[in-house]
Amino acid sequence: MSYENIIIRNENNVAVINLNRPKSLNALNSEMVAELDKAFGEIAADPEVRAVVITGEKNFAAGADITNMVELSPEEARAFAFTATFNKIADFPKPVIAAIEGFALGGGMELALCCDIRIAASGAKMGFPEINLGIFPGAGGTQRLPRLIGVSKAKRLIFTGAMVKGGPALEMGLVDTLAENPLEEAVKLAEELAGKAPIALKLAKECINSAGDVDLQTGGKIEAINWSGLFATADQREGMRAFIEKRKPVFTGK
Ligand code: DAK
Repeated sequence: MSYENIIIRNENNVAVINLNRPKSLNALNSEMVAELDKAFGEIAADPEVRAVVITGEKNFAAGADITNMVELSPEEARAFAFTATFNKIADFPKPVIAAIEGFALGGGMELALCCDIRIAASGAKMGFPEINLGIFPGAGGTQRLPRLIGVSKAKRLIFTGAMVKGGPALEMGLVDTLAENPLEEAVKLAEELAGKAPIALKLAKECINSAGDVDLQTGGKIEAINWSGLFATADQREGMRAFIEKRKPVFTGK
């Protein structure tokens, strides 16, 4: 399908999604989020795509579109349609990498938090300025941020609304890597991941995502079920046989 607020390019088994509302610094409006939702649905069903990069030219996203929110009633705010899409991205069965340049603020940074890995430019400006609008992050930020960087650092960022650049963001664990060209770096990594065994990646992600939510014993059980299940896949046989036969494995996702 064609999109108006995002641009998608598929190459080498990687889908690159460009947020594309440059005039408003890629502020996320409901149309853009609906398109993201559709795009992730299509990518999930496309076996050719094995990894995803989300980015925005010049800016990642300066938050949810404030003009969409200013007059919401509490009921309408409750129904604000980001959470399901963001959860879909966080639980997406293929790796998702955020390539961040410029502003990644509020809902924009919450979107980046849903990605598996964040690669940022040193000049990127990231934060949660919602407090300055009389609200706080409501698209998973109060839950994902402390899990990622720790409770007190998360409180400081959310309470102050301060923006941090790449260096401090890396130091506090808000991003994983700095790169001169985050998109190039993200695509390189995505292409590498696209060559790995897709089912093993998917199940590893499921296990790791559950680690923040369940106790160690339960997590161990989830791991054991997922790990042993891999021995029903052709890719497990292929990976191990390739090692023994001293050749490169070719994973088919079966
Ligand atoms: N919404 C709408 N328009 C925005 C925008 C935003 N978030 N950010 C920027 N723009 C627009 C500006 O209004 C301006 O438009 P024009 O005046 O040219 O028409 C244009 O983009 C360029 O921005 P500036 O002229 O302001 O550019 P500057 O370089 O001077 O400043 C800035 C850049 C990023 C510092 C500034 O634009 C700014 O402070 N923007 C707002 C950042 C912000 O507060 N973000 C958080 C928004 S609240 C939920 C789901 C989602 C959310 C919450 C709950 N649920 C599911 C429950 C999310 C909430 C948020 O993200």
